[in-house]
Amino acid sequence: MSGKVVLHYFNGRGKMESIRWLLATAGVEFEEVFLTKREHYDKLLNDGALMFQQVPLVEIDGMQLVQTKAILNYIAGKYNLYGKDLKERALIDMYSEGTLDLMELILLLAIAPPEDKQKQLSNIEQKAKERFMPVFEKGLANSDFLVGNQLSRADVHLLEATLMLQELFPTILSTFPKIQAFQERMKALPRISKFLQPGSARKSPPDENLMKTVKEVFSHLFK
Ligand code: GSN
Repeated sequence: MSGKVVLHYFNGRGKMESIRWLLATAGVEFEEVFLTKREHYDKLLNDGALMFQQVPLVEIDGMQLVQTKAILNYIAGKYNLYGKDLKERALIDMYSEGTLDLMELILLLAIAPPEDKQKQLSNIEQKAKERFMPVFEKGLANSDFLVGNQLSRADVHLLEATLMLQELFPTILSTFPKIQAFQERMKALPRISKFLQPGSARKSPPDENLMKTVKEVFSHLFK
């Protein structure tokens, strides 16, 4: 195994996108190996690379890491995006889990039956406005960062989540001025600004092609 950081996943957002965001924010260069055929997944299985037969898989520092949250925790810990002490870390985890819950709802839209889509969209909009965004607006009331006085993974996840939300509901932040200002500050950070440029490793929302590939690679799940 070389010293490079290598991501194994689909050429789409899914569970890997927050990992890409965190690595990009930390200024870590990485390579991506995309699963496009069933054989790619079988090879990872046969090589014993997937502890639970699941991706995301990230090769980093001589390890083969799986489980999205373990991967995010490792990157955050290594690159100083995890607060200054255990108490800050607990708060960062709480905010992070909230953003991940919200992003999970959005991810699930891609596999929703067409007749359920509108209902799921309304649910996401309502939860975003009434449950999630008010928490972050309050968290940013007196500080540029959600936790303490430095950037953490919670801030990075919040930026990703709010950009995903705006793709679905363009005006959703209009009643959340602190989050709007936060977004502008975050987008101006050089590494994040670079990640937001076309041609970066950032992925587009899921489309039919991606879903076709997922079904082919995970044929065992779609029998
Ligand atoms: O968060 C995690 O990494 C794990 N708790 C779940 C990972 C997971 O569900 N991976 C899926 C593909 S990404 N989609 O949501 C997976 O590899 N499924 C293959 C299977 O046989 O379950």
